[in-house]
Amino acid sequence: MSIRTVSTTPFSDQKPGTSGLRKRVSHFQQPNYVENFVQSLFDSLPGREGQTLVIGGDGRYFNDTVIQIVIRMAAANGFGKVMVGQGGILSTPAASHIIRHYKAFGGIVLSASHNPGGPDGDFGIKYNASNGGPAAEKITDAVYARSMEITQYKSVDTADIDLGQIGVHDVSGMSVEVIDPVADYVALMETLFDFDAIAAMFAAGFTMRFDAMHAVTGPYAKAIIEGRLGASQGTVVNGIPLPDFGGGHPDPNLVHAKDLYDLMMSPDAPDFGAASDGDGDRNLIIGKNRFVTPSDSLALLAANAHLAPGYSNGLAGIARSMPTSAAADRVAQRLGIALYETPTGWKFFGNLLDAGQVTICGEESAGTGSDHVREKDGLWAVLLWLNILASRKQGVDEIVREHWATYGRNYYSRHDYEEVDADDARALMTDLRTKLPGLLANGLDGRKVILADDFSYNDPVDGSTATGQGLRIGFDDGSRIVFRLSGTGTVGATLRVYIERFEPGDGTHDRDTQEALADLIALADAVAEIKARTGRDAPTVIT
Ligand code: G16
Repeated sequence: MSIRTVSTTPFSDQKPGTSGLRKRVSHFQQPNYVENFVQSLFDSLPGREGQTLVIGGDGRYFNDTVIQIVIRMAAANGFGKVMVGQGGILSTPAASHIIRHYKAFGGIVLSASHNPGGPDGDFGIKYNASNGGPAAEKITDAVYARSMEITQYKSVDTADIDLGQIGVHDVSGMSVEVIDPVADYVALMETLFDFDAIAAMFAAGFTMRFDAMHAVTGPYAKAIIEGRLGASQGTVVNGIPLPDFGGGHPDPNLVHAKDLYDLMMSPDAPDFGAASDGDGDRNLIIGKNRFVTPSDSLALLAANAHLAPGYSNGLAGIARSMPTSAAADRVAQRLGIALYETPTGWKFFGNLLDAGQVTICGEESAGTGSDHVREKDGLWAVLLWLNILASRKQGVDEIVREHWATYGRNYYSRHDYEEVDADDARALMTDLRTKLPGLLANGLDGRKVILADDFSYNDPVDGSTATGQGLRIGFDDGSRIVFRLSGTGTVGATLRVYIERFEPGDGTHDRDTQEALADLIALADAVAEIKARTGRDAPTVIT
């Protein structure tokens, strides 16, 4: 094998964000940009020689080019074997499962998740470790440090591998196995859920729509929902992954999955509606006339998980990201299990899951998952919901209302201000941070403030600390406002404002969310001077 060593110079902007390195496609297309990052990653992975690397992606534009680059570089950097999904496809949760199932050294997932694709869209590279989970900060920090001093990368000269057919190839002495991207994942889901009960529900006339948004979940959803569970053909819509996601924005929220939302609010609504994102780790759950917020969905899934065979022994604990509502906290309290509050980013759940301290995790950003993999898992959430519906023989709306009557309702909304000037956004956060001690001492607009801090997290498993994870202002009635800058945007900065208010079990649960939160929304703007500093009259996206 002849290894080619190529000279290069560092890029200064290869710091991974909340979930890997995400930039515009054109940015990744700069000469050596991909190679530098991949070499920096490999250089930060001691012990990789002879090991297995999993590679997959969400099928977005540029995936095919980068997969071939990574295969060549893996061969030159001493990996023994690469497992790659047919067509270059692996959903993020499926990649996590493949890494774990085949005891791989790690995996590279090529995705910018819910961000738009195509030549003018976004691209991303993420590394997952041998536990199947997103690399911990100590690895991403090392990759960034390496990227700042890199002088060369290694590759081999070889023709492109045919990813269209399942089979085994040799690349300069390294084995490349093109695998079925769906089969192992389907087998895993079958161990967790009562497929017979769900199939019986469909056979009895239950209807649903699953919108795969022309992203990676299509083949998985078709195989399971239509194939194994017997839902009628056409239940899965937009089921073929396209490099540009059909021109859409594969983010399963009420803005970008509006067609699904409108259908579910109409007289023609099926019994259940769901969607997933670009790389298949997010989910949207909507019943007839009932949108379920991701925070509520986490709480509901945790409260009902024991109805699915994979969770019949109960949960070890629940974890949620800090900005996620406290709805799950009330479930944990009632179940008598621990609730962990972590920073935003699925990587922070990894240690808790590995240590067996939590079974179910979730985030307000439409992510829920469990210890079956080390990523959030969109289809898993949909299947757990279906299992619960089949078991309880009730509709989504009825189940949600019963939940609120039992636990109370956390009215919750997130307001995003996208692509604001990065300096303005940083200044807003810095100035707000300096106001926090005053709020704690004097309250805000006549309200008593019981919490005002910049969230930091001490990992109970490995003792590591993450600081600067979001500004929290908590009031004595359980209401809360949180401010964060997104770590996944690719242009300017995205300011996220998370607003929450608790209404007890015997309170009023059917108010419009924005109306129920109106006073807190106004307070958020006033205290952070959002309109004045961003020049925006309204958020770009409200979820
Ligand atoms: C990623 C992370 C999630 C995080 C989300 C939003 O999701 O895996 O843990 O909640 O980004 O992060 P931010 O608020 O920093 O934009 P995904 O689906 O984009 O991989």
